Amino acid sequence: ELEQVYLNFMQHILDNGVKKEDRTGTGTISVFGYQMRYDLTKGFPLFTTKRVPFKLVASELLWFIKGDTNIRYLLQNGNHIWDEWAFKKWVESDEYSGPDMTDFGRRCLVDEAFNELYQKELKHFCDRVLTDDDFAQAYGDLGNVYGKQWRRWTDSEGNDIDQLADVIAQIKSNPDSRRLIVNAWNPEDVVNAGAKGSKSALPPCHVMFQFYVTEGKLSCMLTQRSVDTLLGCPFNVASYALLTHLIAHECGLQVGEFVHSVGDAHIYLNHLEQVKEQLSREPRDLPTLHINPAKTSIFDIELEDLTIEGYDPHPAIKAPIAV
Ligand code: DHF
Ligand code: TMP
Repeated sequence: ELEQVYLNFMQHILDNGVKKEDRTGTGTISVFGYQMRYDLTKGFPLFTTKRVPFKLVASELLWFIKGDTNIRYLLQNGNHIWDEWAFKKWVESDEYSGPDMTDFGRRCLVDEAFNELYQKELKHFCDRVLTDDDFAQAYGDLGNVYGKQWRRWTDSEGNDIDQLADVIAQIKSNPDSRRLIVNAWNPEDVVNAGAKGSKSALPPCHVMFQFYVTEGKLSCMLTQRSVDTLLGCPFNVASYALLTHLIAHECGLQVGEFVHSVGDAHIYLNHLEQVKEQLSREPRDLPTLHINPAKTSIFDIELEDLTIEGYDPHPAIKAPIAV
């Protein structure tokens, strides 16, 4: 059972995790270093013990693939998973003059009146990013995040390196290569990330990925420095499984394994009930992914070209996200 790999991972942190404070002030239990293997020939790992919104996973991945770093595209697709990090930049800017939003991520959980104000302000922010071009350019952009690093890494001479297109070309022409890597971790951008005036809103969590081809199958290994086991992990697994399928599709290969290697693997202290609820559920059959066969290049794929069949998950599980 593929999904059991993930459930065992959650159970492992529950059993072995040590209390650890974190940047967001939420607190976690955490282990260091863990590796999971998903055999993609056995099904598409969109987990069933809670509903994982495939459209949101897919639109986020297509956003990376386009090289886009502005949340406007996500909003146009009804995807709000990156709102808080753009909003944070806006409310910490000199131009912002609305109600005080300091520490909004934590205050909205404990203060209902504040939460109402925050939801209104956030909605207003999203509307502006969608409709006001100048505003979107200034505040919808998360800076040098995945889309930038994958497609437009700036070299020391100021030229762009398209790591994603390069790695796909290498998979086609030189599949035995041991250098099939895309790296998102740029030390220069990571300095002060998230702080005012910094080059990126959040340093990359999925730091690098590597491909491997044998017997006509494409495998992918992701190295992730930090993983929010309940909220982030199911997205990350589905996202990289989808990326592997897309690249295999373009290169005329079958899919092999997705190997997920994680550093600081944590469960936030305000997720413990939800994790136990999820672990009490019985996994169901995994769905299958369909890619429009008329589209071969990964760079032409649109949301409508991707469909999931046979997905019958348990209900979603709500949990607050640490900002
Ligand atoms: N910060 C933290 N603390 N954890 C994360 O997982 C995380 N992930 C980020 C950015 N910052 C983060 C980007 N990816 C959700 C999932 C993935 C994601 C961001 C957010 C999320 O909120 N998922 C919810 C609701 C999704 C929805 O329906 O809108 C979920 O239940 O899966
Ligand atoms: P950090 O930068 O302090 O590690 O905080 C980032 C948090 O976001 C951490 O809980 C990991 C989580 N995260 C994921 O799990 N997956 C993701 O794709 C992203 C962007 C973040």
